[in-house]
Amino acid sequence: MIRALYPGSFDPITNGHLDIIERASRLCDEVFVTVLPNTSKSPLFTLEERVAMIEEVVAPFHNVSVKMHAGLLVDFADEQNAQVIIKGLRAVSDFEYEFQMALMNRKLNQKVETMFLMTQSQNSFLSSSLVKEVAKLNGCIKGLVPETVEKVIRHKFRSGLT
Ligand code: COD
Repeated sequence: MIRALYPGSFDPITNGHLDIIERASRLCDEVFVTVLPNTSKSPLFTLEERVAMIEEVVAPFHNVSVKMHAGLLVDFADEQNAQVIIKGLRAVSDFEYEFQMALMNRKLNQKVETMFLMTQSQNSFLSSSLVKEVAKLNGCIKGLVPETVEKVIRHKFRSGLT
């Protein structure tokens, strides 16, 4: 039985993240999408808002659920009896950061393996930060995020809650 964590800040979830979740759900028995604060980023959405958006879009996957954690990822993996951390890779720039995190996580906890899934080419330019920038400047984000997420982003910027 393979239980995997797919961690991220997901501010907000994009179609790139969703593709990784779908593919991980085919490889693993259980996938816990784990929403964590990234201390080097200032989020647009609260952790609770991010969890709610993800819960809605992963509802069709029977073996995927959403969790929230505020401490070390590897401690959460132990707590949840997860053996694998799934990460997505877009480009060489992702690789350096992800490689560093994978080695640190290995140093902190030898029981957990990090597995990387390559993005699909149509998602290789996609990031939560660019989606927010385009939406803030009133550009089109159709096809970049799930429709329900698009509505939440539009509402956030229209209502001036940023
Ligand atoms: N296609 C494929 N994969 C993608 C795409 C895309 N278009 N966009 C993003 N991804 C991947 C990312 O590479 C990443 O693997 C994952 O999806 C999540 O991305 P983000 O941007 O939402 O999340 P990050 O990078 O901000 O998340 C960082 C963490 C929150 C995972 C990290 O800071 C962490 O583990 N924090 C917990 C505290 C901890 O344990 N710190 C020590 C770390 S060594």
